[in-house]
Amino acid sequence: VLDEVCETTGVTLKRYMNEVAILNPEMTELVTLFGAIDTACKAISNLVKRSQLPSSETLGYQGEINVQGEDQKKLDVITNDLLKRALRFTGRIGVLASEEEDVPVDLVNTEKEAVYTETDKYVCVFDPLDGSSNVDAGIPTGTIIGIYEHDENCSIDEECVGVDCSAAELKCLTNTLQPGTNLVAAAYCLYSSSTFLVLTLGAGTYGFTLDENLGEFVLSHPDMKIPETSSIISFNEANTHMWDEPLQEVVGKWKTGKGKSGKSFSSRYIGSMVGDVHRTLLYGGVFGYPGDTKNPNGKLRLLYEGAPMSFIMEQAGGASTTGTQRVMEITPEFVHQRVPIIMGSKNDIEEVIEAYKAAGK
Ligand code: P6P
Repeated sequence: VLDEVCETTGVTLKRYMNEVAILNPEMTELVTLFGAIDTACKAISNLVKRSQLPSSETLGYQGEINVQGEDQKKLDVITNDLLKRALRFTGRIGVLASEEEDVPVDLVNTEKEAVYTETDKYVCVFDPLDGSSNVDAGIPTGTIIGIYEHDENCSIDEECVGVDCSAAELKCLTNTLQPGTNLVAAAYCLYSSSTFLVLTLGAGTYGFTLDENLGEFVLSHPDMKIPETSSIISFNEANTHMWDEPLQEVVGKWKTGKGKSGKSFSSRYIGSMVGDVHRTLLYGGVFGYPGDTKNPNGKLRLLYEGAPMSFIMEQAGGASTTGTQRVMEITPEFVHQRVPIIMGSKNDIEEVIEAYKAAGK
């Protein structure tokens, strides 16, 4: 037991990534990327915690509408710039896409950025502060990040976007728009009662907790595995009447103990994806934002929310579906494409998939 305790006690994120790189030399450059993510998440955690102080410069709205048509909060802009800068200075990113950016940002061919780019090996997609509208109420928020490899022959002339990109340039955009199965890494940072950083490099899901005395993320949840069955549903149930019938049927059965597991489910919904997914990973459950008659593709975005979170969930032994398709297998057609998502405990997700199949969907 002592060896086990010694082996995982005090393993910081930096040490974990260095050990990964020693065992997997091809992942060496990811160490640099996660060094930047480590620092950025600590800085964002600090900004979120201090955001409600009267002296805070980050209170309120930016007075802009983002590409999502949402009122941009000052924190949205500040955290987006912070993460963009942290990633740019690694010199390892070719292109990045963000919820807060209208189009992908090409760091290689944009003059002022090129200075910092040693290689454009990676593409980074992120939502800098998901659930930011909750921050004023002290409700958990999070950062979601996905990392792909970049096609060396790609460059984007931004002026063409939305006008007349060449096939090669569209390929580049497509190159940014890759299916979740191409992800080499994914991570989220949850700003809550603790600050957690949960990541996968494709070999399991590992959770770290920020030790504020140390100023380091420390390994706290090695090789996370979500319970295969559960008794927690996590949806915005105000939309139930608009869902697909198969989902209405399954959730209705779970509520009355008539589902496959015979368990009666309770409901937990924060309205902040990172918080809801983190609880689901730890306690088991089914989290979802399904399509409905008002929004057939639901609300969550595929590229920088659905795919990275599905990668993390699958690597923890869970599953993630639209009801009819594995979320990670969907290739985005455009950066801000939305996708229906139902993810969580494997056996419960199977029950949803079977209901859709039985309905001929
Ligand atoms: P609703 C937050 O705005 C968010 O994008 C996700 O974090 C969250 O899961 C969802 O929207 C909540 O949406 O419609 O239930 O408020």
